Amino acid sequence: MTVSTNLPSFHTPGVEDDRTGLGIETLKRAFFDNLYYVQGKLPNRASTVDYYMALAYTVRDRLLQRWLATEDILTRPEVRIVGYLSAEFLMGPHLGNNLINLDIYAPVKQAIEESGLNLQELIDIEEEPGLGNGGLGRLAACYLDSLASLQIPAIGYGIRYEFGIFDQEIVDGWQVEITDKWLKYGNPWEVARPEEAVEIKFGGYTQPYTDDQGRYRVRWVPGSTVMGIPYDTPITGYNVNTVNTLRLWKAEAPESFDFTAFNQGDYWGAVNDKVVSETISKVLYPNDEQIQGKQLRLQQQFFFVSCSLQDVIRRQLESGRTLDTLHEKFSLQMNDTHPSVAVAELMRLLVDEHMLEWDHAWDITTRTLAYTNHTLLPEALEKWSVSLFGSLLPRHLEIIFEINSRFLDQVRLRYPGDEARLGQLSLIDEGGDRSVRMANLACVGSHAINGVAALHSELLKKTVLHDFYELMPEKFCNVTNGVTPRRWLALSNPRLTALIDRRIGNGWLTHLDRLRELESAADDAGFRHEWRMVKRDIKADLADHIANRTGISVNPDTLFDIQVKRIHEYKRQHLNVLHIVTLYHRLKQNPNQDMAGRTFIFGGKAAPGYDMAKRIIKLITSVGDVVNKDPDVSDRLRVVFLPDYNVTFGQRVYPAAELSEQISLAGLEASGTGNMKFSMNGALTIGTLDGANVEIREEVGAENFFLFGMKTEEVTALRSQGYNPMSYYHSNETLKAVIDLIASGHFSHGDRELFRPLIDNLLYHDPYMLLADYQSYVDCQDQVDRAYRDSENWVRMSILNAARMGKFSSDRSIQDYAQTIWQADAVPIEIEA
Ligand code: GL2
Repeated sequence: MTVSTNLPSFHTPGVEDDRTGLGIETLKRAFFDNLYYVQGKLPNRASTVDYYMALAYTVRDRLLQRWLATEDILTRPEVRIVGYLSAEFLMGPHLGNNLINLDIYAPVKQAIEESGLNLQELIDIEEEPGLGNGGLGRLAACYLDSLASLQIPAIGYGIRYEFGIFDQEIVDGWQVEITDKWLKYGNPWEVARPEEAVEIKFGGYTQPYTDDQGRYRVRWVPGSTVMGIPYDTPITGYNVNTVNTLRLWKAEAPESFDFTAFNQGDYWGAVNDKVVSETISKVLYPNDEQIQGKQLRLQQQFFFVSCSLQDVIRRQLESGRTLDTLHEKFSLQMNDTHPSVAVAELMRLLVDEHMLEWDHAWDITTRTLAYTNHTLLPEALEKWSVSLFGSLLPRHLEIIFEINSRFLDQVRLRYPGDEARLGQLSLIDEGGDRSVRMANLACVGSHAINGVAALHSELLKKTVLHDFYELMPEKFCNVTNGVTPRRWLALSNPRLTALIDRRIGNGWLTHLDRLRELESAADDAGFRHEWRMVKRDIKADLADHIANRTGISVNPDTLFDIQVKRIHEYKRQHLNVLHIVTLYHRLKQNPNQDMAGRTFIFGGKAAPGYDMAKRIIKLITSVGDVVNKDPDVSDRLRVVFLPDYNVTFGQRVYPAAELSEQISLAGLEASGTGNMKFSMNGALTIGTLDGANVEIREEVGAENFFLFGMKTEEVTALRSQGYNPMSYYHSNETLKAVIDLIASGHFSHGDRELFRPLIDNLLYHDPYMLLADYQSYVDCQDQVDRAYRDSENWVRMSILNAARMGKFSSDRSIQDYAQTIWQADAVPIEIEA
């Protein structure tokens, strides 16, 4: 289906109009007009931020026609819409990405340069909207890019946090958190739509009543209300007319000023409601895969879910449909359990507010919703105490009990007398303080349940969701994650992109499988030389950046070995450190040791309350302080912790990597997506058989991947037979020496207490089995060293890695979702000039 927009002609500006034209002179005029009329500045008084803002408006003007056209087609009853519900969208900066997707990078660069400015400087000054913690939020952003690029009508629904993920500084080797004020200069990409605000209720009580037809009904009498104000951001597709919307909700008080209180002289009380209401969208919880169980978090979840579902229902009715066919127009994907209260809220809206019968409403709800699970970590499985849930959402708790009672009746029919199974499947955990299990609610209320990599989806069926799998196997499927090559190649790595273009032509950014055409180039010495030169240049740039940021000088001719991701024990950054200390120990023992020089680069944030993770950062910086200054080793070893890892930083670091560290304990990293960004940019991976590593290795070939460590089954077996880390310590001389060196205070100015919590944890518990995987890791790293010294073959492997990454384009992931879960089609949009 292709649709043309039939906006009245006075809505369609002429092409050479200052708001849409792409001629160099037009762009320059438009840019200075926006500086003057929107930003309110004269060029001689304008700061870089002012120029950035003027350029952002100039670009925004140029996508508005497509954005409005896309909005317009959503109202057609036959157009199916995907709603992506996510508590996090880690978008990264918009300007550069929009220039690429709109294919206007070159003319804009020329216009800006002819105006005496530097485009890259303007791109770099954008404060990135860090409205997510890590992989899960960034995945949502990649998926929005692919949905638009594949011309699938979609809306991302989330929260407009006033403060996103904190900025990280390193002070005396420790992480310090700084408030993220991403909105401080305003946000040129968003448009507020207060006219589409919705009301959200909390607390209070419920009241049964009988309606005019004599039916039993329940009414919710809330204790308080807040308003949800939508802020829309355009999501451009690559080289298409589709511009979808990211709709983020901001919480506001219904009355911003209480005159009764004010008139009674209560100045504080007069604004208090406003303050309390606005807290809901104030700040992103900075925990990744760890629940805090705070009431405010549940309020946030319900807030954005209720706003979004009300929005969906409004759109359904405005398109001329009734709610009976909601599932035909909308497919709503729940990104993890964070939005899973949607199951209860959609039921409430349909039954209590729109008066549908329960069974009918249930059918619509389950056909509309689908659930993606992103983790097997027990500490990330959301549960809410029944008492907290009931005080905040009394009607929803009743609805959940009703869903549960009907659900358990079915289970009883299927498994008579199996009380244990009933207890596992129940939406309520009856043990101790009773709680609502959000994953169970999501499973029961969805028609599809997917994991995010083949291994993860299999493990879900075997472990955390095993009972659900046995009961409803038809709901389960896998959709392996992917990342957008527009941001992670074209924007991040223009030099490699240009080299690939020269070899295989363009078009591959939307058909990433076409990178296979590079395979033959791996055998071409000339091409290998060019590939190596590109990598060398990018490494030199990163080296400059490192020197500016940290004062540490690194040699671009050493192997760049990089681990960037959230700091978490299961991701095992400290295993990487054990390897570094092993090399250090070796070089101290034998200064003539033959090895390629290595630069170890780390980046990542630790949850502010996660002591062990913060200590791992301190360990990395402390080892770096000693190693980098030790003349015996510092020509061959450098250790850098680059502060404030975020999307912008990722764009700089992935292209420069030669070795990608993906070293989680097998079975714990659901997928990983950094692993894909590295490989796409020609890094080789050292990794365990975990998450998407398994599939990456399948694609690039075992001979082009450095595998180490236990497999999932071995981990399980070792655990069940009784894991004793101490036995590895005692039986491995080097490992013992390495651990003793850290414990002795060698890296902490003689302080033996600083790293004791880390060391004791490894020796006495080691829940992530570093000691068991240590030797295998070190052996594999030695293999990496030998391979790197055969530099022609290394470059060959690097090219083959990039060439075989087609599967990991998020376009493929979205096509999988569209076909197997959403039944959503492309709707190409034609725009009449
Ligand atoms: C995560 C997983 O840990 C990660 O492996 C996966 O790639 C992403 C996206 O699917 O989801 N789960 C999770 O809670 N966070 C992740 O990054 N925060």
